[in-house]
Amino acid sequence: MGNDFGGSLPVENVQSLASNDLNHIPSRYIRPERQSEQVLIDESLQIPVIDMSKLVDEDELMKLHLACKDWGFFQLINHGILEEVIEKMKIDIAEFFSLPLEDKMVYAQQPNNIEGYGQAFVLSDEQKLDWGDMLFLIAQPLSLRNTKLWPTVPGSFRATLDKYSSQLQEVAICLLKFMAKNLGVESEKLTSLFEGGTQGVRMNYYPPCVEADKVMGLTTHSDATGLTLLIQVNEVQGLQIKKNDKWVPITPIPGAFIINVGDIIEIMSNGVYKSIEHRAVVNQEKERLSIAAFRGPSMKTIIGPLPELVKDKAVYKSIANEEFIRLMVASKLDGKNLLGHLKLQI
Ligand SMILES: O=C(O)CCC(=O)C(=O)O
Repeated sequence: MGNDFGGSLPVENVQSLASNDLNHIPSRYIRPERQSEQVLIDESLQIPVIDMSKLVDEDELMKLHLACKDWGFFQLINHGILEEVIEKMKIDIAEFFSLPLEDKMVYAQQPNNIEGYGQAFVLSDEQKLDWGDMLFLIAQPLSLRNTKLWPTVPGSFRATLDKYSSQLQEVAICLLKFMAKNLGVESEKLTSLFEGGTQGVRMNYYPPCVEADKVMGLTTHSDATGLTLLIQVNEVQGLQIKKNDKWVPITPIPGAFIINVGDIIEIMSNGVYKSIEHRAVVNQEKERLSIAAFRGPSMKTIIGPLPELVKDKAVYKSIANEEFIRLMVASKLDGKNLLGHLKLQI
């Protein structure tokens, strides 16, 4: 995902804005829709928990199938990734975000590129802004890495991200195998599209906000990817997913990954699996950090419903991955808007 996929307009750094002891925050961050929110918060629901070590059992496999179909989200336990690998990733990214602004700006996004330190999906000067900064890096495949944007402070950051990202690749492929089985498709048919595929890692930093209930850390969206593997770095919660027109706050299980089906798997499964809208809200007193690893297919893939799953009609049209990425970068985050462009009228 090099230079020519497009980028985001540069906007103020939110961490430094938030450090100014503001009483009122600038109007570009105020979301009127949060004041008149029609959507209720439902704390009674919890996303399914899938035990990866039990996925050889039919019952657990069925749980995974229903989680992908009915929720599009689940927590994954016993995934086999060493706790120390996850913990080191958390420590290093927290240290990076705690550096002075000028040290972080060494890795700032370049024009027309979504990689680096900055903000994403800002397409106009009028657009409302998210209360958060991020560092976005392409970690896989190695040939697409732009290591100039990989921080050297803390000194272990590059090795840590390298290890973290390669271990996550294996978990993602393993999950895709089980998903293929559940969809009634030969594993190879799905996993071969993702072998050698991309993995973008988005590390989010949401500063505390005096008017937390009026802003949005990350606008409501579904993920334009295959699968997302997310961890929350500190104890501050903020992820909410939409279920039955209500917002369900997610309480991460320590050590688990929060996995969600992305738009590409919704397309490939011809709409059987669902890519669910989610958002991040911010805390009034504490910063929040999260790390999302987006597993996409290989660059040359044609994204479209798997032929085995098109019984009557394809629900989505097919699109080259490169074109899909270009469309994603050029689109404002807006619910399931991107997927809507690819839906066929039936
Ligand atoms: O911060 C979170 O928990 C959500 C992050 C997310 O949805 C994203 O990075 O796409």
